[in-house]
Amino acid sequence: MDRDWELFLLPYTQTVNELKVKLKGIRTSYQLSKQHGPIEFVTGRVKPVNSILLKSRTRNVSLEKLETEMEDLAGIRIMCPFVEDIYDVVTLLKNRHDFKVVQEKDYVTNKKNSGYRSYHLICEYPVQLIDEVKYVLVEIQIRTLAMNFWASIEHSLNYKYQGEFPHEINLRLQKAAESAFQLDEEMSTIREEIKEAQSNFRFKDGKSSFN
Ligand code: 0O2
Repeated sequence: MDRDWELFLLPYTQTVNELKVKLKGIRTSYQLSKQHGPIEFVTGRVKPVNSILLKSRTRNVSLEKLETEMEDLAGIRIMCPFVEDIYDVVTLLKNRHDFKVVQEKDYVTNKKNSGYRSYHLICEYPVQLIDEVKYVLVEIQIRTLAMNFWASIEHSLNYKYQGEFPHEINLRLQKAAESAFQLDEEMSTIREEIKEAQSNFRFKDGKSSFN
């Protein structure tokens, strides 16, 4: 099938850009109101064409049905300081009026066999094009910094080993996933103290840190 990929992916690019602006806006609003914010940082990407083609082959998704069957052509990631913040972000996103959550997958409570943890929302986002509104699917992944650390490393190793991890590495990755989760649990127990320290650090003398 001869497809103009740049044109096909344009609504997805616009969706990712718009959502990044909106979600970063939430983060800034929390900072300015000097409240603990549940969002540490936000990233986004449009799935690269080679990954789309690979996934469509491995999942048996016909290229004609990409728009409805490949939910992560547009992808947003929200990193949270604490596990509790993930659920606050989920509630916040479900209450918004500018898009609709159509599916959710809680891999935080129900981790995947690989050890992967994250909360996924599949949303339907109305994107205004020249003369029409197009409803595109976007996958929003919400995770802690520790979950993100693990997932990033595992993802690059996965790329290297093409999904066929040696047994030893598989075991180590599962162990590392548990350690990351224990770290999250440990941090949650001292959440209140950390929240207080962070707000002093960020707003001391009205100066911002790296954020
Ligand atoms: P990429 O390169 O990140 O785009 P399903 O049919 O619902 O079971 P599906 O459609 O793969 O399966 O959805 P799922 O399982 O919710 O995963 C979607 C995305 O979550 C993946 O996209 C990854 O980004 C992330 N993810 C899921 N499982 C893992 C995992 O074990 N390790 C890591 N690092 N990430 C994971 P893609 O297209 O696989 O990859």
